[in-house]
Amino acid sequence: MLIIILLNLQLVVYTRYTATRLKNTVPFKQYKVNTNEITVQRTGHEIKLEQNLILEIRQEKSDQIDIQIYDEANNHFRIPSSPPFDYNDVKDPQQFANYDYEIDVEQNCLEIKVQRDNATIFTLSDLIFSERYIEFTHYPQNKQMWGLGERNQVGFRFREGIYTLYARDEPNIIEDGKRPGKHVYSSHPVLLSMEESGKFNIMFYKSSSPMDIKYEQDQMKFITIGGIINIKLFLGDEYPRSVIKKYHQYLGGWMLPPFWGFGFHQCRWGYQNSSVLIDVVQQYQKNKIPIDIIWTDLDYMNDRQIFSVDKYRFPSKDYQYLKGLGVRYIPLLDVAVGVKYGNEDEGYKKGIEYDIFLYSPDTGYRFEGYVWPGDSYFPDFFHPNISIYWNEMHEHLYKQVEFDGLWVDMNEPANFCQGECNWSNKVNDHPIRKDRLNKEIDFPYIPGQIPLANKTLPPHLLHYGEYLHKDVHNLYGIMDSFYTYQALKELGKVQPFQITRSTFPGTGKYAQHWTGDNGASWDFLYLSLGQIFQFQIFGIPMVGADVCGFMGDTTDKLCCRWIQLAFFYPFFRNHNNDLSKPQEFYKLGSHVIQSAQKNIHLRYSLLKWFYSIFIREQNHGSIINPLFFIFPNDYLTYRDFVMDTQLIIGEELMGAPILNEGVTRIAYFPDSIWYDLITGLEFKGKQDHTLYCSYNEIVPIFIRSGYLVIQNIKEIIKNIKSLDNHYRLIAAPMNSEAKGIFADLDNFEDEEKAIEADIINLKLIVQEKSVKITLNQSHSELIIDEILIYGLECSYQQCISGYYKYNSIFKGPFSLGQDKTELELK
Ligand SMILES: *[C@@H]1O[C@H](CO)[C@@H](O)[C@H](O)[C@H]1NC(C)=O
Ligand SMILES: *[C@@H]1O[C@H](CO)[C@@H](O)[C@H](O)[C@H]1NC(C)=O
Ligand SMILES: *[C@@H]1O[C@H](CO)[C@@H](O)[C@H](O)[C@H]1NC(C)=O
Ligand SMILES: *[C@@H]1O[C@H](CO)[C@@H](O)[C@H](O)[C@H]1NC(C)=O
Ligand SMILES: *[C@@H]1O[C@H](CO)[C@@H](O)[C@H](O)[C@H]1NC(C)=O
Ligand SMILES: CC(=O)N[C@H]1CO[C@H](CO)[C@@H](O)[C@@H]1O
Repeated sequence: MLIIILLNLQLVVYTRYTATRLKNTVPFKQYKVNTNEITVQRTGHEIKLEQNLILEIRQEKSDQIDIQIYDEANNHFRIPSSPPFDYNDVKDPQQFANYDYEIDVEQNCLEIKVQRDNATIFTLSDLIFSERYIEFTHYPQNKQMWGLGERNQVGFRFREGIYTLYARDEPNIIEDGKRPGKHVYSSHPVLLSMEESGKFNIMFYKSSSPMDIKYEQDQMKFITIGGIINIKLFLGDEYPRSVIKKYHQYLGGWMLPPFWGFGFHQCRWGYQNSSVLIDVVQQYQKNKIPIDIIWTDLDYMNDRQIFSVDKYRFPSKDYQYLKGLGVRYIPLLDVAVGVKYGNEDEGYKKGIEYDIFLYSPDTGYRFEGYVWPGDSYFPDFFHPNISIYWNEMHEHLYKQVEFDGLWVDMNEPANFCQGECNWSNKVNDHPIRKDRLNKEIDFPYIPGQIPLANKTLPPHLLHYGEYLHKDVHNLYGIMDSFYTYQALKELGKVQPFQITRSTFPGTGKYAQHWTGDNGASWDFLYLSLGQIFQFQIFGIPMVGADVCGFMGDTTDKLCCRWIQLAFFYPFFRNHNNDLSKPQEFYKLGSHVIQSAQKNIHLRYSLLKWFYSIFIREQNHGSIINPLFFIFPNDYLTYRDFVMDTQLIIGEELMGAPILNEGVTRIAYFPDSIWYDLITGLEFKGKQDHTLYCSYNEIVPIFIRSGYLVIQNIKEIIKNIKSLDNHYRLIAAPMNSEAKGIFADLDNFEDEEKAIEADIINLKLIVQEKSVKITLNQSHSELIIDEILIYGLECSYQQCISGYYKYNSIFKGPFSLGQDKTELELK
């Protein structure tokens, strides 16, 4: 009954499972899967196998498959189907006329293969299935794969190595694919693959249990220590963005963040009172660097207790003053509630009253960890009272300070102890919960080779619903964001803005993300772009890394380059540690000040166009793209230095930031003609060019021919409120035409309107004796002061020569008003 395979001269013994068909229709197949083996050996442990399994294959759509393997008794953990996990699974699929794929089930020795274009694109073989250990192997077609994060890895591509998905608070750590695990805050068991045919697919392993992915010698082994196997496959075409869209549709899409969230954010740990906040904002304004949001870390709280404000150091009159300076405010909010003030603290008192804190599996008293406020209790986001508690506590905080958004942190959840710190029963308000006692679990295998309780809760702790912590650990962050989103809605926020640390598939519906506590190093600068790309796949397109670095002292050169890269981060925040030297841009010398002035000014001038790109995607799909997302057939875009360091916003603008200490770089220009967005200088496509960019300059940015963008033309931009309705249209026609878009919004800060906004299509056509601009629908206030056309010689009556001689400028103002959708320039 054993199959013995020789592999690298090592004997590997696989269990043999056989499948017996129960149902076999085209959209739904079901098998009984059995083995006669009793145990299997893994890492020195004897693993007791589940003998009776069920395999189900749902052909959900012509391009979407769901494969499940679960224990016949159906006792293993499954991700609930209630929000935020109300993904678009198809329970009873209908038959389609055609399917893009074939599914082959080898019954004799269970193996599942999904094929298309005559090649196997997904394999599930070498199964081991037990209560605390599930393993299978997938054989990728090639090495073109991306995803499976969150990872702080240098390079976007998924590489050979061992990776762990178990949310963890670990600052300033770089993934090397080796043990012990270097896993960080989020878990996304999602892999984008390019098939031999050139088409792309996405595999989503819908599991929240601790997971290892071992990718070596062309095999990819998935190991979890709980749950079931549920694989979702999404099949796309030659454009990776279309399969990404399908995956996002499955998740339920992502939310459109508010316009102001795209402004510049300043934060730091160590802003000890509100006078400092005022000073920081004023310094930015004095130095002519646009700023929209000021943040506080732990400092604003009363003794680091969540839902409290120290009114002496942070009096409300100062918040009024900040508002008067034109900035918004975002405070930090962790999850754990300190116990030391007892009932004097509202968060503690209400938490006890609603009984929403987790209980220790070892003592039956409330579970006590240690976080910023000291000894702390942790909310159970599966508790039926959590919604009312969370809403009331947010209201309580809002009464103390009218924040504009929230920074939702430490929600892995982070704990400074390994499991329970003090097996304490010293606080006498705990009723003993005998039903919460639970034996320690012995695991045959530990993903990451770091104890599961390391810096978090113990794996055997029980949540409401009898969920073991290890199975729902990876869901803690998304549950936190989900309830925080509801609480912000209750407070009247139309587009709730929260930046969260721990994420899971679906988080993008409720929150945005920053990549956590990075280091002020060139490696972290470089790898951050790959992270922005990863989160485009994961469905949280609004993402950013801490600009200039969080841990350690930044340098002026690093910070200059980081500002240039952050020009392209959807979420742009300068933040650092209380122990590091200050890094507000104005404190770092003239180069940093100039880099910030120029790049942030340019970012603001393009912000409405950038926001329009988010609106165009209609809550699905990627925004910041690696070059191969847009030019997938061009193999030169797959070179690492191109894939990792260049990007395209939407389809129209390409960025090529310098991510090291040099002042030049080689950049690849895909097939098209490209123009420097600022000067109009032409770059021919399908070749590498050397670019020069000094530290204090605007990041290299280019417009693709065939497209146009719309830019605010204000000389001085203080914040987003100073963006008016006067624009420059920059066009790069190809075959005499350039197309572009703009949101149909008069006021981008009107949140009700923004979530319903329509897109205006603009077209610029170069005719024999004139240039024509048309809109497909009217816009009440689009005043175009200047039209700049790159690559078009100035031979019209109203034309003046541009920066380079082959550019035309038409000086307006031209009003494309309420009923005017056409403009002709001679
Ligand atoms: C698959 O194989 C069949 C039979 O050999 C062939 O007719 C067909 O063109 C192939 N399809 C693709 C997409 O390669
Ligand atoms: C605020 O904090 C700063 C820096 O710690 C300190 O210099 C200043 O005196 C404080 N201001 C007030 C009003 O407390
Ligand atoms: C919810 O809170 C109420 C009010 O304090 C309490 O009586 C009830 O026991 C709580 N529910 C649960 C399931 O703990
Ligand atoms: C977590 O694990 C690391 C590495 O094994 C260890 O150095 C650290 O002390 C552990 N942390 C806690 C809180 O146990
Ligand atoms: C204009 O084009 C956009 C984008 O294609 C579309 O959403 C919108 O409905 C169009 N407007 C009209 C009036 O057709
Ligand atoms: C009350 C008490 O003993 N608290 C301790 C719990 O554990 C943390 C971390 O080890 C200590 O710092 C606390 O003093």
